[in-house]
Amino acid sequence: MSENKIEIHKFADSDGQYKRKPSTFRDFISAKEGAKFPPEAGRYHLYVSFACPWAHRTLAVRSLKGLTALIGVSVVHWHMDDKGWRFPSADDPCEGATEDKIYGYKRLSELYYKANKDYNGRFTVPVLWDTKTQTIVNNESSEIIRIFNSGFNSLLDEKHAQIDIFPTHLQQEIEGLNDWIYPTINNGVYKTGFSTKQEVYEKEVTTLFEHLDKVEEILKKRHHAGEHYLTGNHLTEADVRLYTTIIRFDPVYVQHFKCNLKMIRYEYPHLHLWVRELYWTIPSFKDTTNFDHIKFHYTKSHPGINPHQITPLGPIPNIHHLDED
Ligand SMILES: N[C@@H](CCC(=O)N[C@@H](CS)C(=O)NCC(=O)O)C(=O)O
Repeated sequence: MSENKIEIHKFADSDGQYKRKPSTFRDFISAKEGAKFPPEAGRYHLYVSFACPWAHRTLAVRSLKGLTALIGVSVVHWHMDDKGWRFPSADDPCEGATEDKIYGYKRLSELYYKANKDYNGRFTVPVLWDTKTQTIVNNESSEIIRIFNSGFNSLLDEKHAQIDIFPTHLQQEIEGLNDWIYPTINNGVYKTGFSTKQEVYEKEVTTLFEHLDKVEEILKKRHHAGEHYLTGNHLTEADVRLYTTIIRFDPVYVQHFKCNLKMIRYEYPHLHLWVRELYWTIPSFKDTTNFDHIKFHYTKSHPGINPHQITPLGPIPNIHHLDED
């Protein structure tokens, strides 16, 4: 336990590089005969932070797939301290957060110890919890969104069952995008912001912007062809995964993580159009985006980066309207 406590604010290794640890609970929900975790309405519960881009993926897909009535959600306080995430309370309120709706726990760590009393990893969100066997099904967002995409289809109406953000004919292309967008952009902003050596920072920030330039080129071609998304006119998990990073980019990553070679709104017209179309035209994106939690979390939870916890007022607005370039 003490190891976790010590680790929480120590982001980079001694070489100055930030290395994200792999998630440890990796089960799936399946309708197959004898499956440990079969789809069932009301049985599974999602623990999230509105601030976290990985948890945000799962909230967006839960909404896109019409799973909100089938899978409940508990939302932690935006502030992460040296013991990790906590739930709000009467003397520690937080607008938009909830209590732990299953156990009434004070800390997310209690949930991890409930699943495994010897757990010695980080207490991360998202967590997909099984209320029946009282354990964690999965705590890896890239897998939880695949579970949501197809694992509950047998319980959904035709319209939602048919929504497929990982369709067979696009899987190779999506995996191809994920393979470089995850390390260079989704995790790239963290590697940039958490680096503790000048040369490591410079290398990471350069890589990040090279790959944002690459996405911009892809979206430019799509827009010229009258298409809206990364792989064409079909919204896929590649869009969801990129969205949760890009929506945080100008409001937080530019200043807090020093990702400031360019801004999305001024220097990436195609990424800017793409992110505004998702936010303003598809409610599952706007409704799951909480800019207060996002801004407060980063700026007030990383004393090593921002010791006085001042949250910058800008940029204003957090996102431009569709008709305002
Ligand atoms: N691989 C995980 C990463 C999740 C993750 O790192 N979440 C962060 C919040 S953005 C967290 O909960 N960190 C708590 C900690 O590291 O103590 C996923 O994608 O689900």
